[in-house]
Amino acid sequence: HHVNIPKATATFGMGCFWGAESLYGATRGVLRTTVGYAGGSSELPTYRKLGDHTEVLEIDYDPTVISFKELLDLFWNNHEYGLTTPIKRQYASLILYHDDEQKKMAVTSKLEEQERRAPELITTEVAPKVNFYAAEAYHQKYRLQGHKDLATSLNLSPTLLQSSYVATKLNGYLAGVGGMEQFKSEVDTLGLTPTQRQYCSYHVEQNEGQGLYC
Ligand code: MHO
Repeated sequence: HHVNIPKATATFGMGCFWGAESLYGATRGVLRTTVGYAGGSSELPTYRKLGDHTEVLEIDYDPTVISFKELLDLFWNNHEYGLTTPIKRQYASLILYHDDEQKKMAVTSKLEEQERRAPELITTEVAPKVNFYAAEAYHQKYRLQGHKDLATSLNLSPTLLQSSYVATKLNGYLAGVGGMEQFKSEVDTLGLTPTQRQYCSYHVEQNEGQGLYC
């Protein structure tokens, strides 16, 4: 049902991709999220054989609802990217831009962030998005899949685990992102059965603001 909605894509590495997927999933204007591997050059990475790739999140968003700048603000405010603790390549801080405008904004925001954090050096890398390899199905919408009966009732095929709008939203809300008020304001658009809706409401309320973990 998103055929006529304008769409742009952003790709970020910000540590364990489970947390990033929940963070952005519940964010207004985000249409779809997929976790995967990018930023390296080795062929066909997998979770067990990452090579020089990094865990990243690919975000499809409606730029008339949320700007790339707002996505960048969420990026800087929700992960570790300083030199104080060395970060292994798997969890590197990355902004993989999709066009010149994203590149400009990413470079500028990194400079601003570096000024704020000085004298500490930040490790974030800004590079073009070249390849993106979707991660294994069990990594997609990880927090939603933790609710086994609910996930089963949603009939999420491996393809839908990457592309479903409903799965994207629930994976965020169930992790406590967005909160009850916002959930209530959009639950009618999700097409849930009464049982699914009641189950989700309970857990959204329980988990609201619990913080992301991996
Ligand atoms: N603590 C988790 C991290 C998974 S993540 C997708 C684990 O070791 O399984 O990197």
